[in-house]
Amino acid sequence: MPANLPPQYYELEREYRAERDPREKLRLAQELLRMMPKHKGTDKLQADMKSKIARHRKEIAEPAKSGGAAKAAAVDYIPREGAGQIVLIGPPNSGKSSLVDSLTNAKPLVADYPYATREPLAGMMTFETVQIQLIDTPPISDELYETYMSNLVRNADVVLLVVDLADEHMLDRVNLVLERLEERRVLLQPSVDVQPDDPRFMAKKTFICAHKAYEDEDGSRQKALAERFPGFTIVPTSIIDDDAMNALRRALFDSLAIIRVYTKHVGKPVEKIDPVILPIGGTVEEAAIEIHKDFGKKLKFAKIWGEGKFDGQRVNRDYQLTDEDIVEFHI
Ligand SMILES: Nc1nc2c(ncn2[C@@H]2O[C@H](COP(=O)(O)OP(=O)(O)OP(=O)(O)O)[C@@H](O)[C@H]2O)c(=O)[nH]1
Ligand SMILES: [Mg+2]
Repeated sequence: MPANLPPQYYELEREYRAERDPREKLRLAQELLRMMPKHKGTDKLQADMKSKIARHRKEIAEPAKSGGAAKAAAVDYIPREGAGQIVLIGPPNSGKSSLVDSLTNAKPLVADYPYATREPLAGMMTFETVQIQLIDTPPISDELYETYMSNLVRNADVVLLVVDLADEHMLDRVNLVLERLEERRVLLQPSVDVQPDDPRFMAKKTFICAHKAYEDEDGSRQKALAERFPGFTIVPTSIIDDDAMNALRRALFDSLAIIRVYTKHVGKPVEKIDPVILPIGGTVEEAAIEIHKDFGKKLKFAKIWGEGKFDGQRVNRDYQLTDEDIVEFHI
């Protein structure tokens, strides 16, 4: 029986064979499997692709066994910690390390010369009751593109593009960052509700920080940035402005599109610490499963407290929660 594979399949398969990076290979293999028509004629191809996927997963989990890959894996993949992972990228000297230094517990090198940062560095930022992981990275320019940058960006939940308003060439420099990522098939976009038709490309949710905002006295650079990036969230920041830095913390949290749900025991007061993290639209049942798998099954109903609700309102398992709701499970 003929396999009847679409022409794009062959194109993507060529990409897949040429790719050397195990993470990207895994992504392409998953995409190939998804594209494959599912019928008798492709049974063997499907099985082969599934075993390749399993092999790539193993390679990623055990990088040491694949020899030289071990060192690369250390910088090219940073395991997610906390409620979400946000990678800061941008041209040289734009202030990426200063932001990570000011927002997190990490202590990156901040310097008044470009190309100061040599390797990615992760730190944890506290936002009210949650921790968010921020990653500082080396700059992207016409002179430098660390090959692992594509994977760091692909694996992150969100990208924060740091633009330097003190730099008269900021637009050229930031355009270059986008171009260099696009060459590696990563597209920075304000939202990723729709992924590109071409499966070789990946869109990454991005927002922009108009940094060193005080250096842009007449606001003309921020205006030019907004014109260049319509639809993107642009947050003006400066390391010396606490209000602006707090607004950035909030914007980083909002960009993750998550909600915090606090749980309480019957008859006990709520402690607003260590919330359950769910995607926006998350339900009572999903919150229960996060606490314990069995909880999801046993759940009869829940009582909730929160903005716009009656205190102790009784709801079913499919009720959609909102940020900072308090839930009491009844099983
Ligand atoms: N005026 C002003 N300068 C800042 C601000 N934030 C950082 N800087 C300065 O900008 C310079 C570069 O800061 P870094 O944080 O090292 O920049 P970077 O983007 O990490 O640079 P690379 O690692 O080389 O890519 C330093 O001299 C900082 O003191 C700010 O808000 N306003
Ligand atoms: Mg730096």
